[in-house]
Formats: sequence, structure tokens, C-alpha cells
Amino acid sequence: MYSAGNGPLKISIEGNIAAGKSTFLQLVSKYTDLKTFQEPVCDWTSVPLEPECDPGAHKNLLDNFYLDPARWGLTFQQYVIFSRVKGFYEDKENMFNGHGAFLTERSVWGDRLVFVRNLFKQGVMSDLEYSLYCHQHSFALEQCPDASPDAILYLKTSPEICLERLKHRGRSEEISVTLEYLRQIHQRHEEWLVEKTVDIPPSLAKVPVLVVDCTKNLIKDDQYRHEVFEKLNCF
Ligand code: DCP
Repeated sequence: MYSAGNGPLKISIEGNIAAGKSTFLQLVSKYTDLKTFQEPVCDWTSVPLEPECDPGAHKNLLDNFYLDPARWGLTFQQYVIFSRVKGFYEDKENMFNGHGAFLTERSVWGDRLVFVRNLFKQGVMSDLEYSLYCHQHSFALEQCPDASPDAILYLKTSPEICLERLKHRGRSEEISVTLEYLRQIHQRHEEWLVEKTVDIPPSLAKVPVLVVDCTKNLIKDDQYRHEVFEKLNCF
């Protein structure tokens, strides 16, 4: 496996909503000795309020985002970056000690180049909001370069299959997610990771990307799962 130089290789798993990223990470934990870190979704669905607001109460920011993306888009995406970078600081010992490589669910670049770029392209985020986000994102990464991946595994799934998987898991916040939205998110992934038509910093352009067909069932198809895990050694 390719070495990142100083420290373990950070591999980010990217892919559409309900593509199967969490399942993939669970399978990696079960069948390999690679360390995995799930996305902090529960931090976004249960934000503790300050004592002077309502002691002990929590608010669901992901829900707010889906209910009113124009109002909550920037706030939600700022909190996503904050929680990811915070996770890197808090888990540093665990992440960086004694492992050759570890996998994370999405990355700070997926947030910016897929979700935030999509909000901007759809006119949901204004020029000013998008620029504010990008300034903050760049600064956060300068302060915490560890949050940037060394390699990317793109779990490519059709938006139609993602919709089926999304309905099957029934996360209440995602009730308003449409096929059209999943197609937009799919397209943003393709532009970034396959077509390579998005303007990105040279350091990110150098990061190797492996595309894996995730329409197949990795839980049931032992041979395919084995092939995919073998590919992880290509990094
Ligand atoms: N999300 C978002 N913007 C981001 C990151 C995530 O709007 N920058 C949303 C999309 C989903 C939810 O947060 O509604 C969880 O995100 P993921 O797609 O990363 O996680 P899933 O659990 O949906 O992935 P999978 O089913 O592939 O495991």
C-alpha cells in the first residue's frame, strides 16, 4: 500500500446519499484490519442547545436543512465542516497511532465540492454565502491539513438505487429527498471524481481516485467484495 509519507494513509469513501458508504465501512471493519471512522451524522441531528436557550434540549440541524435549505444550507454545511475537523482533533491519537491506513466516511472535500457546490449551482446558496463558506473551508484546512484525504474510493451507484436504499432505511430527515436531488448529487460526484471538470487545488488533483461499482451487493457477493478489498491495496 502506498505510504502518505508522514503518518497513516487517509482514505476517504465518497459516494451519493445512501450509496452504501456505512455498510462498506462496516464490511471493511469485519473483513480487514483497516481502521474505519463513520461520519458524525448524529452530531448533526442532535445539536445540544446552550443552557440559556433551553437547558438539556437538542435541535435537529439535518432536519432543518432539508425542511428549508435556503435558510439552513450555509449553517448546516458550516457545522458539518466544524464537526469533521473537530473529529480529527479529538480522535487524533486513535486515528494516527499504530495504523498503516484508515478509512473515513466522506471528507471535507466531498462536503465542499459535492454538497456546497450543488447548493450554489442550484441557486440555493447565494454568491456571498458560497464565498463565505469557501473562505472558512480553506482556512479550516490550513489549520487542520490532516482532514484532507490522501486517497479516495468512490462508491459509484445509480441515483435510482440510492433512492431505493434511502427509502428502505427510512431516515426521517430524508423524507423530502427526491430522485432529482440524488441525480444532482450524483452529477457533482462525477464532475469531481470521474470527469475531473471541477477546479480543485493541485494538492487534491494529485490524490488517487479509485471508482468502485457499488450497485452490486457487497454483503452477499463474497467474490466481488474480495475483489474490491484487494483494490484498496492499490493505493
Ligand atoms: N449531507 C449533506 N451535506 C454534507 C454531508 C452530508 O447534506 N456535506 C447529508 C446527506 C445525507 C446525510 O447528510 O442526508 C448523511 O450523509 P451521507 O450521504 O454522507 O451518509 P449516508 O448515511 O446517507 O451514507 P450511506 O448510506 O452511503 O452510508
